[in-house]
Amino acid sequence: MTTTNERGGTEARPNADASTPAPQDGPAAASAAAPTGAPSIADHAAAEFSALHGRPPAGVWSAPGRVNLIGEHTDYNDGFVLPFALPYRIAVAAAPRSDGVFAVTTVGDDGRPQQAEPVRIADLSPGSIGGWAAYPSGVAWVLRAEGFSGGADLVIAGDVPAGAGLSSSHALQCATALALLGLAGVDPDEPDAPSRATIARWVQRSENDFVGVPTGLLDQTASLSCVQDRVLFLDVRSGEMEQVPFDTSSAGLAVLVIDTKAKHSHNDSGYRERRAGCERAAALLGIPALRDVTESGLGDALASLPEELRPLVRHVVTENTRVVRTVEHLRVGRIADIGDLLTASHTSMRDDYRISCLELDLAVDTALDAGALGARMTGGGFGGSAIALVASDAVASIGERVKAAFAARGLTAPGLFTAVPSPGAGRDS
Ligand code: GAF
Repeated sequence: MTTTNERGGTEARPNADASTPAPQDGPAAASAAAPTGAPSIADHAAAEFSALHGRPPAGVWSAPGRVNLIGEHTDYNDGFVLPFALPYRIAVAAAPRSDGVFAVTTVGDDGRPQQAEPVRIADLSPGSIGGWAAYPSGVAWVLRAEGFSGGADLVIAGDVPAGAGLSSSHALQCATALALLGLAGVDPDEPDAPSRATIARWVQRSENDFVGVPTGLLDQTASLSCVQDRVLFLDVRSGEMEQVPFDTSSAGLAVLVIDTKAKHSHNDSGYRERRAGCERAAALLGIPALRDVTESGLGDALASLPEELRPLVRHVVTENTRVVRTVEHLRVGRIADIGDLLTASHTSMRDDYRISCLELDLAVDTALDAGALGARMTGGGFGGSAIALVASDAVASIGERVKAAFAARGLTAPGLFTAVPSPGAGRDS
């Protein structure tokens, strides 16, 4: 079974049930001790590989899902984003094949391996593969064009909640990219190798052109370039990155992630429509991207646009400003002061960009009522997850209030966990 995600793509982990991940001091603590993240996921992938192929893999690579602290739907408008890597990862155990065939198997949460039809890398073309296998196959396709065309056996395992708007499919793509490059002897951290930023662009191309989903650069860059204890301030236009300290626990705070379990799987046109609207607005304004509308020029820009495009533009321009203000606070360690910016971001997405839903609004409103300093949906929208900035000693009570609010409305119980910035993608063994 495959599910359609909030961007209209298909989820990468077909058997995953997006069950509530381990709470705050489980995987987060584990990843703090390991340079490339949760070793158990990598070990799991390696063990499954050996069981399936009767030989050990040549290596295991893994990549994390992400939370975007703020800066939503700004990436494809050449703007600013501020993600951090989650302590949940997708691992790819891999070995080369000499026959040019790409054979990929995923292990679902039920422990059952599901093998995609093996395919010759030379035969890959957009539209040739559907469902979850399109994601790793698209990466193989784009790497072939970049001169890396060796065949491979891949076995995938992971614990990023699927369908939760936490970027499980990008984690899979990034881990696949590092695995295939690793088999070709390429380490992105070596001088003269393709950089992580370059690999993120390749992964984006695979998603846009092979899978057929017009996403921006946020998620791939987060998975590949985030580092532990930092949020990543990315200027998508220039590619400039700043790793900004984000030590919530020293500030007595925590980021509570609320997976609403709302997948809104039939809303497959929302993301495309928003993106197309932004591009139309930029064309009408005669600028390369909405990034070029300044706060002071916003009034004039809005006045010159058709009414239906104005809220989109207002969201993008004000959201870019909110990202910059958030970074200014974080640079001087004022984490508590970003709460209002997070909440304003949600309001903008609910009322202007119109990508929220009942469950996301309920999660945000309940968390705020229960004492959160700020809260917002994170990711593409139309379901998925919200985040709340909360006092460490209020995590449990706020979580309980959110669960009670969902139960009172007869909604599926949300998944709750706290997350700290965790390591980006890398080689595990
Ligand atoms: C999804 C997309 F994949 C990202 O590129 C980004 O646009 C995000 O939605 C919204 O900020 O995660």
